[in-house]
Amino acid sequence: DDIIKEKKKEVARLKQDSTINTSKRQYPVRSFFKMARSNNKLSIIAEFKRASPSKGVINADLDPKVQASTYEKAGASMISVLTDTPFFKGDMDDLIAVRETVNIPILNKDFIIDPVQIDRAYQHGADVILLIVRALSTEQLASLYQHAKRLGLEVLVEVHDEQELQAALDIDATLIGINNRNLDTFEVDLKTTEDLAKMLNPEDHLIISESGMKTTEDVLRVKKAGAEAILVGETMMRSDNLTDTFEL
Ligand code: IGP
Repeated sequence: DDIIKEKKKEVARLKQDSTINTSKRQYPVRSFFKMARSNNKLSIIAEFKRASPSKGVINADLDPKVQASTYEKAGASMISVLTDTPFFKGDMDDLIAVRETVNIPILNKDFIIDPVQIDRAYQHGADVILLIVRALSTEQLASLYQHAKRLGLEVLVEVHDEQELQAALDIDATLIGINNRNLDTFEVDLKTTEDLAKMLNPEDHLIISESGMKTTEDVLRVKKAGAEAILVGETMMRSDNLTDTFEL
């Protein structure tokens, strides 16, 4: 993958970066899991996403502080911040800006392949990190998961098919992200959530349906399938009235 190639270069740079130090975190770690379980509604994870490989530029010049506070006021339970630069035009400064602005948990969205990226996320105030099963070997997935847990972070484990879901279950993941978008073809199908949610026991797992939701109908469909939370990027980045984006 092109993305993994870029990430390997980034990791090599980060490993030389002596400013990365987990003892420098200034913020408490917030639990998305507790937050989502304590409200009896569908939780919304709103994403700050300037651009993407499938959509090109979405809204590149939005101010992360302004957007984050809008998300928080609109009732989001967590904010996802894309920190990848080559493909998504984000960076760690976006996450830092969001952390300075809101009190809800923050998910660091990136392609994590090395513990140094988790240390950086932790240092700058992220509460949850993303691990994409498809991008990792079994051993990497298990060791990165443990690394994040040791720091006290929660881990959103992203899957797209049955085999990947099994890998997430094998490491005892609690937060399961079902990505409706196929990362190879960029095709979106909400049926992915319907198919995979069936295999999970909602008492043991918190299901987060990710990607491709545009309408209230879409949201109600994944909710019915068993999603307790949704992760929405593009629709939120383009919406000019976030409170009314979805009528739930
Ligand atoms: C958001 P959308 O279609 O609402 O903009 O999707 C989010 O799910 C998507 O950005 C995403 C993603 C990822 C991005 C899901 N998994 C992994 C980067 C890496």
